Amino acid sequence: MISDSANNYMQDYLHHLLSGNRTMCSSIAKDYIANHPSIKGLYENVFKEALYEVGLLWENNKISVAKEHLATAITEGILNELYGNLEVLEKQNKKVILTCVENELHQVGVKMVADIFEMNGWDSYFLGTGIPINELIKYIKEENPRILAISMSIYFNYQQLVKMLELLKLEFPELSIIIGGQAFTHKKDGDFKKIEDIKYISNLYDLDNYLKTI
Ligand code: B12
Repeated sequence: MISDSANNYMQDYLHHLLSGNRTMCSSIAKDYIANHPSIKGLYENVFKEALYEVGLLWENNKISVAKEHLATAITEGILNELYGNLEVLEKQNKKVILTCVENELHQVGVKMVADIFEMNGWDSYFLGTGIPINELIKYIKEENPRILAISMSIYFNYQQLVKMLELLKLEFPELSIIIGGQAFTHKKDGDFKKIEDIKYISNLYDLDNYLKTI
């Protein structure tokens, strides 16, 4: 449940996103941090909620594809801007590689996930979208991460995910894999979340708690 205050920030942020005002969006984000010192709160309650609203407006033809692209680009830019100010706990000497299931183009959520790892002292290697599985396997061999994090927003990529996980488990039986993304909330089938041996984490608060336990 979003507080009234966070909701006001979200509405304000959304308003300026839709008018393409990056400077105002950036000030709102900094103001939020000054008043609620929580990057997770900013990401979950302001950025994510505003982009979900953008999605609904787009789906209902209330805004153009161009505005949706602009809103995403502004938010990604602000994530980059805030990165230098993330408060990082003691370095853990642990690596995570983050990527998306093949065919997936949504990368903002998993970029936030990378920041939560960084704040917990991990070294994160955010590959974004579009990495072919053979290249991913090569890179995992090079970096030897403790965790591989995979994002999926579109549920018709599910078979792709299963194939990808099978290959990865074959190559790296000991590698911990976590998955997340909206595909798992849209699909109503309960079994969808229960891919054997793979941990599903739905949001940044749960991820942060999980990272404090391992
Ligand atoms: C921006 C956007 C795009 C951009 C993405 C650009 C980019 N750089 O990422 C572009 C234009 C490419 C795009 C394309 C499409 N999109 Co789009 N898109 C969106 C939009 C508006 C915002 C996405 C976003 O950034 N959300 C905010 C982030 C922060 O939220 P999140 O991804 O859920 O992440 C959170 C959690 O899920 C979690 N999480 C995410 N990943 C992971 C991974 C791990 C390991 C963990 C632990 C947690 C975790 O952490 C985040 C914080 O809580 C959404 C609307 C929405 N509801 O999100 C639609 C939306 C996702 N898109 C949608 C659709 C339909 C499409 C297209 C099929 C449209 C089309 N006809 O071409 C294509 C598909 C392309 C593809 N193959 O992937 C639908 C999906 C509907 C569905 N049920 O599947 C949505 C919901 C819009 C809608 N309301 O209809 N899209």
